[in-house]
Amino acid sequence: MLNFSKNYTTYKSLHKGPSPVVQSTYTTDGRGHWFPLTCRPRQRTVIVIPFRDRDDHLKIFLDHYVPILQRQLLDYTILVVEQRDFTRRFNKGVMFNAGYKTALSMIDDNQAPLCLILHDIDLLLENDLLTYECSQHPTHLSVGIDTMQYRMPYTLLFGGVVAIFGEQFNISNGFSNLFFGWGGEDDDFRGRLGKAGLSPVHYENRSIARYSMIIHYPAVRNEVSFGRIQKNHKSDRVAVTKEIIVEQRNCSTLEQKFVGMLNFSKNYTTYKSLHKGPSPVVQSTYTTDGRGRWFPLTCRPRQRTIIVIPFRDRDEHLKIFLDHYVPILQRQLLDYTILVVEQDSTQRFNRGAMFNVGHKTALSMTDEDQAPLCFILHDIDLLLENDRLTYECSQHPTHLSVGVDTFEYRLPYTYLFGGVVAIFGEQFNISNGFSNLFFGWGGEDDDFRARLVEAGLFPVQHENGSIARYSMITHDQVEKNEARVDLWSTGPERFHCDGLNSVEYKVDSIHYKEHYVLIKIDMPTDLKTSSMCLDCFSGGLKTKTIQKAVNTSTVNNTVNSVNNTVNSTVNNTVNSTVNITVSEICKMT
Ligand code: UD2
Ligand code: MN
Repeated sequence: MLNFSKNYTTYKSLHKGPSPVVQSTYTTDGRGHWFPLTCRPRQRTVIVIPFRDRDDHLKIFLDHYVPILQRQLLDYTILVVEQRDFTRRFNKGVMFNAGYKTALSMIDDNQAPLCLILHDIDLLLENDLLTYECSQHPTHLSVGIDTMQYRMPYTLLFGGVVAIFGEQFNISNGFSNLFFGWGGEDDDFRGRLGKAGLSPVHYENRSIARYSMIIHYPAVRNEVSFGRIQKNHKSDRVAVTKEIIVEQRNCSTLEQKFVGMLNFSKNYTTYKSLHKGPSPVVQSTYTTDGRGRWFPLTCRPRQRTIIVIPFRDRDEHLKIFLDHYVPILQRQLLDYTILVVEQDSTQRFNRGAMFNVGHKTALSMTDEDQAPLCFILHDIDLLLENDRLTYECSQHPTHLSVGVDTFEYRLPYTYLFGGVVAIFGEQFNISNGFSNLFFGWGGEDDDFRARLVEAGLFPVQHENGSIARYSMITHDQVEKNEARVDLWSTGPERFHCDGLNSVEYKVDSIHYKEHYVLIKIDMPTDLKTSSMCLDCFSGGLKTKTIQKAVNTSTVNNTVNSVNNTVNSTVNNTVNSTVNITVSEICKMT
């Protein structure tokens, strides 16, 4: 909560001193573009202010917002668009359209997506926890305004301050140019967003979405605005740069452009598309939030898909994976994030623990979104053969990799549940996730399936055998887990104490790559004192089983060195993904 008064005489700081820099670690490019030097913002914020004859307001605005924007560690530009022509009434919509076009022309090919904040000059934010960044849906920020007793005069109000990605502004064809004088252009704009399938929302945290309005005389009203809103939103298109018309709000199978059977080879040298060209965007109607989340702009996905990949020493597989799946996921019109969870090398590989970490990380990255989280638990080496298998969850946890080429597309045993599984976040939570005690190859998948049964979640196999087919990239097997049979026999005793609720790990770093998020994990060095084991010891479980599990966790060095040589031969492949580590990514403190 900020302590300030709306009286502009108290806002002189920026106009007195010579230096407008609030933070010493900020810089400008001399063209109004400000950015922090110590970290890399995820979006490029351009605040567009339609302007005429409000000089005092502008001073107050700058004094008020510059320190806020810099505390929020944003990459920002304040773009004041002045209608110089006094012969006509003020046209806010045209100023926004001009602002968007200008912003585009000023921007180089930056990977950070353009986030527009469409801003009345007289609204002063009361709480700097409201960051000027965009999220999935165009968002109305000025939900509470002091002069309106912090209540919205009508439900669909969309005027004041709005955050919207540049691409979304483009798709909606911006504002109408026909609203001269006060009123109506905001409602018309909201109507366009709805029509374009962009689902405008109000900022949901009402305790921080609050503003004070500087007192001013009302502008001359637009007498025709009411009639205008009723008319066809498509009649005037001047700002259009690209015409995308969406009929449905929700992404539907009609819009998904399946190829069906895919034609590809498992040889990774043929998978270079994403790592060659400069543009990683496969569909022009897709965008990223700069944090590894990708979503379509033309419709609203019903679920939020998080693909979790346990990972270690499989760099070339990862490249193949991305090349293979990014186009598929975008054709399937999913709202998706690829989360690669990498285990450090102190112990044998623990696939289950990595899934638990992935689940926790995904939850921490998710805002209160309406769409349910759908987890795709994914081996890195399995390539989908038919893109009609959509990466969405259904009622029961579902085993997707029913047919794998190396198994002649037949299940080696009925209850196999390894490979690729789709499960809602809530179901994963209910089952207490995976066991953390399976080190090395094998067993964790069967144990997981048993937990689902125990939790009453009815695991099923994907029933369409003709599309649930995968090719597995050829690889060596890691060391077998000798304790797996003993662990199975203790399954039901362990479920409550060994899993999501007992996983112990340290996040070494998070890298926001362009197409995926890489999270590097350190496992506890002394397993015996870790909650992963202790919780079950104190639960009265057979000490011998746990002891055996701990004993199997040790890495056999020869295996590791073999993997290292394999890696060094492919390391020089060109990789165009952006590499931003978490210490570089801007985080508000
Ligand atoms: C089978 C299962 C797999 C898992 C495993 C037993 C199928 C199709 N697959 O896979 O789901 O249950 O048996 O643990 O049923 N990984 C690394 N680095 C390593 C080791 C593993 O990244 O050093 C990851 C990677 O995502 C890999 C996955 O763990 O795809 C499974 O390991 P795998 O592919 O070596 O085992 P595989 O094919 O026998
Ligand atoms: Mn495999």
